[in-house]
Amino acid sequence: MLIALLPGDGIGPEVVAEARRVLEALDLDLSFEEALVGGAAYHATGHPLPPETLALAKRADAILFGAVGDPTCDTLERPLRPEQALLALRKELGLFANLRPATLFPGLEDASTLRPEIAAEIDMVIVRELTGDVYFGEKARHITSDGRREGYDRMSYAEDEVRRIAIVAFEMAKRRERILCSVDKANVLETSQLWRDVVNEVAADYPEVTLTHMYVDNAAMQLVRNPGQFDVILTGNLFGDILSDQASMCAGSIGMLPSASLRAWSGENGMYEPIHGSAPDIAGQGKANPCATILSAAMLLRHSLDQEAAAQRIEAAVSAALVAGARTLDLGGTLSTRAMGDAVLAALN
Ligand code: GGG
Repeated sequence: MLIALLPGDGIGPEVVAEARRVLEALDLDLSFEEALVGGAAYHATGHPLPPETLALAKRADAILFGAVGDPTCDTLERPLRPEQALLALRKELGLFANLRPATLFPGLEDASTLRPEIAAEIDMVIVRELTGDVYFGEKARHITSDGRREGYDRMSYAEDEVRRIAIVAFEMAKRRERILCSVDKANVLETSQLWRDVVNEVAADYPEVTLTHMYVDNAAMQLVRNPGQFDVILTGNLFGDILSDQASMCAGSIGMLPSASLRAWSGENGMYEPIHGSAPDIAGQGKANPCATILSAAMLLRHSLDQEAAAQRIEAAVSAALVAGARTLDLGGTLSTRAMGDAVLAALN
């Protein structure tokens, strides 16, 4: 099985290196090919998603992605900005379903921003739509006829886009606690009213799942007030991006949340990445927490390679390392990225 490694920018190469070490330790029949993406690719080739990187991503059985984002590219226009590589990969590969599990690992209650008894209840999956919404709508910046600078991003969803992500969320809920909360802003947005209508239609096929709807502002509040009420959250691209960062702090650190980007319920050609970005302020210093990327590698094994036992082995090793006290800086500890990888590897063996 071929795994494409796209480490990207900032801390991406450091955390992907640790996840690779963990995958290699499993004694599975895996091969790895690496390619440039993001700012690193822009500086080397003039484009953040060079054709050879896209070709590798399409050819591989699964992709392990690090992070993109490079302040030296901040003045560039689309499509040259590093982040555009990530959006283009998702679109090109049709990866519309983003699964973002947020779980409090044992012993991390002290790292959570929530009171320990509330933090302990965190065990949810955010199902984020990934190839629509304002991220992909018509966008522009221009000077209006009366001389003002104006920018816009068009938010739109078509019913088939909502239906297919809703099906993924209901399937996920069916396999978990059968509780699904769909998050929108239907009191203000037309897209959200369509979203709500379509989610209600899909719900008819899943009578065993309890569906509720929540406005995104209330969901943000409920995530810190009473996160235990959530099992599966279904939401759009923008709201999902924001809510999952928020959920990560409730679970101890953004360095703990993995993700899977899939074409559908099956994991064919899936892409796996930590939800965090490139963190240029700590890049190259060995300060990053590799757990989110290591846990993304576990999701890769589960969803794309049908290796459930190996996935659980990695998750158990991360958990055991944390229980034994292994902590990077973001979790209040002193371990370097490599030392945290070592701790997970030690727990694996
Ligand atoms: N590993 C995630 C990452 O690199 N994030 C940077 C970014 O551009 N994120 C936008 C998004 O996830 O939609």
